[in-house]
Amino acid sequence: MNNALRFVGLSSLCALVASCAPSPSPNPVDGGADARPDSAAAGSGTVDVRLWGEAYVRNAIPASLLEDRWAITFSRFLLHVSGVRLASASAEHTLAVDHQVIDVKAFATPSSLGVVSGVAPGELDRVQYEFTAASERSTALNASETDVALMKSNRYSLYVEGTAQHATRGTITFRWGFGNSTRYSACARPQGTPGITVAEGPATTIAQLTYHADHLFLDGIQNEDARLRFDAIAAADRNMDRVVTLDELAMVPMSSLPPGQYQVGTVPNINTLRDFVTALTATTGHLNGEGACVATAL
Ligand SMILES: [Ca+2]
Repeated sequence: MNNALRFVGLSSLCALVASCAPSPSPNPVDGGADARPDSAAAGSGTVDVRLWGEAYVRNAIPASLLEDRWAITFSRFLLHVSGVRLASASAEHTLAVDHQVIDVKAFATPSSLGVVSGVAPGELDRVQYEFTAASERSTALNASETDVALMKSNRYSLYVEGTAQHATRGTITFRWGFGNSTRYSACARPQGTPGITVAEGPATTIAQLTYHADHLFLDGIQNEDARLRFDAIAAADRNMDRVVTLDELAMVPMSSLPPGQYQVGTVPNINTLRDFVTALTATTGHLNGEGACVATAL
């Protein structure tokens, strides 16, 4: 959290001056016919930082994608986002607004968290952001007062509610709040190039923080061949009320799960299905769709 606070300080300063890039040289005719093209171009870029939960949050994760043919629909999807930082070796920009509670379910399309203007066109190869536990300073981006209160009072970084439906096994509800904080850094484009390339103004460059909600149901934390499943989660409903809680997931030891499923890889301290799903929440952050980031627990 100390590091997060340090970034907030930089964030506020950069926001106030609209740019952390070097200022163009003083020029009495700046913007006129004699303005040097390179000076005129510096700082003209704008980055729109967006968030998107893909169709998985907005609509559903279809049964065809799960090995055991459950379909999963979220009814609430609240995320607390902090520390959005776009930087290079010579420049650093952060969002003016921070510590926001976002109702991801309400986003019908990738939606803006804020705009950073006055950015020098070119490479910003250091893109990072955080999903952190909400705190007293947290505010709503688009979430309701009730949603913000839920996140703040419980110190949640993520709260999801939804149902899983199966053709023969019926419907299971889940309501899960997570308090773990994760930084996603060194984010790359889907092609693997680090960060973003800021276009010259008036064009706007998009940096999309993409939440892979389907990862919450993976049966592997690190392996690329992990599959989506829900059977083991449904079976965790110990009191048979058709609602699976995190406390019930905590009663499922990893050793009781089907062989070959739910592989922890090298992640330490995964003893129960609750530990496993919590670890999956730290695999969800990406850039511009499928671009990978380095996830670090805070
Ligand atoms: Ca239950």
